[in-house]
Amino acid sequence: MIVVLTGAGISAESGVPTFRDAGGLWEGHAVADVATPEAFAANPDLVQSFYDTRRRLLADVEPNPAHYALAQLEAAYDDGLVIVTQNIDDLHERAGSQSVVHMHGQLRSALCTSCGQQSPWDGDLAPHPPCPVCGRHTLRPDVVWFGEVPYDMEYIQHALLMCDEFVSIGTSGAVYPAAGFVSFAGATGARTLEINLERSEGSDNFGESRRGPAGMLVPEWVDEVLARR
Ligand code: BV8
Repeated sequence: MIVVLTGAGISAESGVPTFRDAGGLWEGHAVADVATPEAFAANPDLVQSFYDTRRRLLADVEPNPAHYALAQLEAAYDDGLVIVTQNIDDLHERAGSQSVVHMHGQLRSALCTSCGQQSPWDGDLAPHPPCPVCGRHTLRPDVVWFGEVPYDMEYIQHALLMCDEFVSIGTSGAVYPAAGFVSFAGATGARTLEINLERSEGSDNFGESRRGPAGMLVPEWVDEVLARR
């Protein structure tokens, strides 16, 4: 079984700005000002519009060959592949991937802080629309902020225990618990491969590192995997 972890780097060639390449700023905002519960409590309209902007930008981007290659692998491997993404965009799904674990949530989902329900969402949240389930005007972006618990951690940890191969694509290895997955998988004897444009904070933890753009290296890796079946 293969576990693939993707980060912002897999969407870079699609035109989605990465966090690191922007020098730690997103759309000109510091993380602490827009990606923490405290920021949301202090300045909800700024945080809502930050995510409304990123949600709208989804309409201007397309999946790239790396997303399509992973969808092709998933189709050939059916339940032998688990894709975990740190990204909140929908490019894996738009490339055809059927079951992607969004451990940091998704832009195209809204979370109600009253009833706790998640609802598919494409519009803006800044105008305080009602929750489709309980009707209260208490929707927030369904993303995992710093200091919040990522989604599906039990499922992810089980997959990491079971996998023979762990492949990390396009992540700087700076954010936990995702950055610790390679050590978790490696400890159980899994092969570990990093595909990234440059050295990352976690590079030393991988058995193999390939440097270059995901749009080129991921289709090559998928072809290798399919050829050895
Ligand atoms: C938690 C959603 C407890 C929102 C995001 C001190 C030490 C260690 C840890 C901590 C600490 N203090 C606090 C923590 C924990 C904290 C953390 O890790 N902080 C860091 C900053 C130190 N983590 C948390 O709070 C997490 N929660 O720990 O809860 C817990 C733990 C386990 C079990 C139960 C409870 C929650 C973190 C989630 C934060 N939310 N996103 C939003 O998106 O707006 S994180 C966000 O930033 C992204 O989702 C992503 O994860 C991260 C950015 O990282 P990357 O994806 O790696 O992107 P980046 O730009 O950094 O790198 C891109 C890479 O791609 C680069 O290396 C580049 O070279 C490469 N690249 C570029 N172009 C290409 C390319 N590669 C290939 N091809 C290309 N073309």
